[in-house]
Amino acid sequence: MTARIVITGFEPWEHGTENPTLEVLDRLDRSNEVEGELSTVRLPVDSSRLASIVGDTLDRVRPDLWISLGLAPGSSVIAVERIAANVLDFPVPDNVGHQPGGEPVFANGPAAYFATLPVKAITFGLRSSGIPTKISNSASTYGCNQMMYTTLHLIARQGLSTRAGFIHVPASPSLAAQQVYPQVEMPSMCVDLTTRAVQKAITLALQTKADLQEPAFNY
Ligand code: PCA
Repeated sequence: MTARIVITGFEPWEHGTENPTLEVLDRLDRSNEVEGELSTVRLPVDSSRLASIVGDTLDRVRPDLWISLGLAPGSSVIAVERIAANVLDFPVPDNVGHQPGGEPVFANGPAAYFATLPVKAITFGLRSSGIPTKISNSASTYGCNQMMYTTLHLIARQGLSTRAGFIHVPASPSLAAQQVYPQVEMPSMCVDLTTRAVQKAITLALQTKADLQEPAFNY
């Protein structure tokens, strides 16, 4: 049976002009390399809208696999997120001015969820194909963590078998080239490589039933 796959990306935020995750979605849509039925979703950086978009997408697609993408400015590697925390503590407002200061994502939700993706198989698989990748143990307390927590919570609450998680990606070279003091040396990864990483992550997630038990190589 063909796997149903959802990949999401975010619009720019905090005066950013680009978010490479949208470019990755465009490239995935244009290529035929994803082995499955692909649905891409472009998300607003609006804290109040994420839950309804995730809920509607789960109802509409009933996906087998869900990978959300976000930009982590300053990161130089692909970061496969392990944990989503039940906290909204925004260092900058979202795009419509919400700036929660420590409230939960869902009032009665557990403190955290682990990604249900095979995070080690994805991380080791990407590294062995030459793509710098790490496991990240915090998806921050901003919109991306909210997105990851919301997705895992709604999947758990509805008893779905969808496997889900989050991948943070570095800035694109064109975004890095727009930076001014003091961030002018922002690390970047070309969008071709970022897209290849996401394609490989999808394949590894579909192929891997039980995750690897290799010890970590980073904290
Ligand atoms: N990155 C932000 C939100 C949107 C995005 O692409 C984050 O890391 O929370």
